[in-house]
Amino acid sequence: MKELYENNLNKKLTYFLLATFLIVGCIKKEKTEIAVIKVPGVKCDMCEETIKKAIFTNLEGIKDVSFNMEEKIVNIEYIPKQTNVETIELTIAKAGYDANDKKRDATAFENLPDCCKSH
Ligand SMILES: [Cu+2]
Repeated sequence: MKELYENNLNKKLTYFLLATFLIVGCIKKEKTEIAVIKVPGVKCDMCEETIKKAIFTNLEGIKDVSFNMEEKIVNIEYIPKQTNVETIELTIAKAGYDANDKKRDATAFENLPDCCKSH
């Protein structure tokens, strides 16, 4: 009788764990895409900070933002259901930086720290 009970418990535990893994797996597998955006205006860490802040505060569905300062490129991992490349480009432009073919906002650029607009 005790054995049967333990068996049952094990079964339950197994199902529980399986279900947990399935759920976690589904959440993790949320489809994302990577936008590769040219940002020729970036010069320093402040630029990186400014752009990151603009993206994370204005957009939903952003998973990761990583800069390649040498190539002047930013890779942005996003959830396509929640945002898109054009919206991301426009957000960067609004923050004062050219983004692919989108021209930077002149006023935002003027308001950048001096080190970020020395060109
Ligand atoms: Cu800068």
